[in-house]
Order: sequence, then structure tokens, then C-alpha cells
Amino acid sequence: YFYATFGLKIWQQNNLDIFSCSLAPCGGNLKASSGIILSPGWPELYKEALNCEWIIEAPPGYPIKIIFDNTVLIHRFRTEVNYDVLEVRDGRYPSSPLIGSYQGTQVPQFLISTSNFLYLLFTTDKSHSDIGFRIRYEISYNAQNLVKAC
Ligand SMILES: [Ca+2]
Repeated sequence: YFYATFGLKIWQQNNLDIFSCSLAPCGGNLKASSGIILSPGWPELYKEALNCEWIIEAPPGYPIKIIFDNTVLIHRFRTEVNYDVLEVRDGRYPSSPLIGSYQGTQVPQFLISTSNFLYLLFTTDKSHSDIGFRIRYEISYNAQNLVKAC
């Protein structure tokens, strides 16, 4: 682990890139202060008929930022339009408010939760795979971003 403090902001770098050497897990519970989520199979094609759920949890009161790094070619988001979709919900449950639904190559640069959980669901159908995604997330420890704890 590597820690550095910039004012109120604390960054933690994890060596989660090791997943690129083996098959990235289909879903999981993520509690580290930052990390990387890969589509299973990345950087090769993702698998068919996936139903992968990731839940990112920050300490109460802290929002989570997910970053789509489209500046690096291999990191670009790419799925089959209409059939392979990444949903992002602001909360910890499949019923939490939907704040993003992504397919093809259309993604924002980043997304920030209002709650201290993010729920991601990647579903794919039974044909035609693509590269998928490599998404970075980080918990914001910037006090200005504090949200109301439930
Ligand atoms: Ca497909």
C-alpha cells in the first residue's frame, strides 16, 4: 500500500491490477478506499451470459467516485450495444436509484454517489462479447464532499 496526504485528501493506491493476470472476479464487495473493477476476462473479451454484481462501500458520510478512463485506449469502455449493459445505482441494493446505464462506448468521465454505497450490475447476453471495462473507484475523503450519513 502507498499512502500520501494532500491537504484533507488521502489517496491509497492498491495493486489491484494483478487481476489483469488472472480472470477478474464477477462481482464482489469492495471496501478498500480505492480500487479497480474489471469486466471478467479483461483485457480480453468478457464472458457471455454474465450477471455480475459489485457493491462498493465507503464509511458512512463519504461519497464514492467512479472513473471511466477513456484517455488510455485499452481502458476504454466498450460493450455490445443493447445487449451488454453496466448499470450503476446510488445505494447498496438492486432497487437503489439508477444513476447510470452504459453500453456501447458511451460513458461519462466519472460519476459520484450521494450515498456511501454504489451498486454496479454488469449483464451480458449469450452472444457477441467486447472488451468491456476497467473502472477505477475511490472514496472521497475530502471533507467538502461529506454527505449526510443515514
Ligand atoms: Ca453480448
